[in-house]
Amino acid sequence: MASADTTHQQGMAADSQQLEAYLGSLPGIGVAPLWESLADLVPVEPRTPDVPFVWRYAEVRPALLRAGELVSAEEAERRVLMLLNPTPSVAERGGTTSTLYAGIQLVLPGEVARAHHHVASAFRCVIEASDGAFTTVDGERAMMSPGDLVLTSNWRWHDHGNDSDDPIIWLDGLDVPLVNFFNANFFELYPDQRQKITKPDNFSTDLYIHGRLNPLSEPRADKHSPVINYPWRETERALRAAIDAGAESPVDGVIFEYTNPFTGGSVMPTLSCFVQAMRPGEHTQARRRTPSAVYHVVRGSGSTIIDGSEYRWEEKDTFCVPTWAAHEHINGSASDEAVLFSFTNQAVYTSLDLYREEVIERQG
Ligand code: GTQ
Repeated sequence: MASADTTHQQGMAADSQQLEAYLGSLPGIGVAPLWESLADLVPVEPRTPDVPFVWRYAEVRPALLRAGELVSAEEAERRVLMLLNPTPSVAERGGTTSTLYAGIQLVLPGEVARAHHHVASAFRCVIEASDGAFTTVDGERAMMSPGDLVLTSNWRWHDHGNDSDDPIIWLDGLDVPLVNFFNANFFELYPDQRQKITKPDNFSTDLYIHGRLNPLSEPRADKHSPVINYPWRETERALRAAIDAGAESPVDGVIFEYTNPFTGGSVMPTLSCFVQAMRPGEHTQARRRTPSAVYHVVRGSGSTIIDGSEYRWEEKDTFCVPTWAAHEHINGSASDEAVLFSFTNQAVYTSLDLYREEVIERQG
């Protein structure tokens, strides 16, 4: 028996030496054994390097205004502080999450952020503005007020201007990490600082805002919404109407998706934008879903419990929720409503059949 055992052990040693030599030879021919990586490549549940984080407006705003003193809009091209995920591999790619980019942009009175376009799609959710600040998109000036959602879709020329006496500050949302993952980004400057204005101010807002009437003068736009500015005054009206009517979704309470009037689908193929209102003291259901999300606090204060930890937020803060993280929102005020704007790549996940969502038990 003893001798058989020894033989067996020698056999094992010989086998493991052979296996080691074999594995060592593989990189040289450009291959690797799947059996050592299978559980990483095909995880039981989605994994993500992203971690939750709250970017505090009380900290970001002064830093952004300081950038206004140190760096001109001309030097910067776009004067933006990127909201980077704490995970270095995500931050290196400009990621707020693995697939979403967010930043806070400042345009000072009299400045021009010159006209350019890129394949990456963007939107602006206005945080601070006075009359006279605008973004021009494909010949249309969209005047910007707090709470407005302004789209600058794939390859649309856009420049930003500020003819008011106050700084304008907004949240930028872009699909940059996703577009760059596909190695599909292009960028080009417009020949002049500002593009030519060819349409009346707020043309697309005035044309489409009625929602159930699409102008037959305009080409049908299936992929990107033709609306440049979704003004806050209309958003607020819709939220109010839904609150008064008691129209609540099972998970999020009163929530709307911003849509393309031609399709009823997402405003852009890569970015889905939402706005929700939470009644005083409201505590939403808990959920997890495959797309990561970035939330911006339009109004109010409260907290979000993400995978068991509570993240507090105040008005104008921005926070992220990673892929498949359990999350539930709490309006911390007993007297005031809270309003959250959010964006995800939901339309991408849905079109690729990757969207999954689960309502789960609350943790708080
Ligand atoms: O305003 O065009 O935050 O091109 C990042 C890239 C803003 C913009 C960003 C951009 C812009």
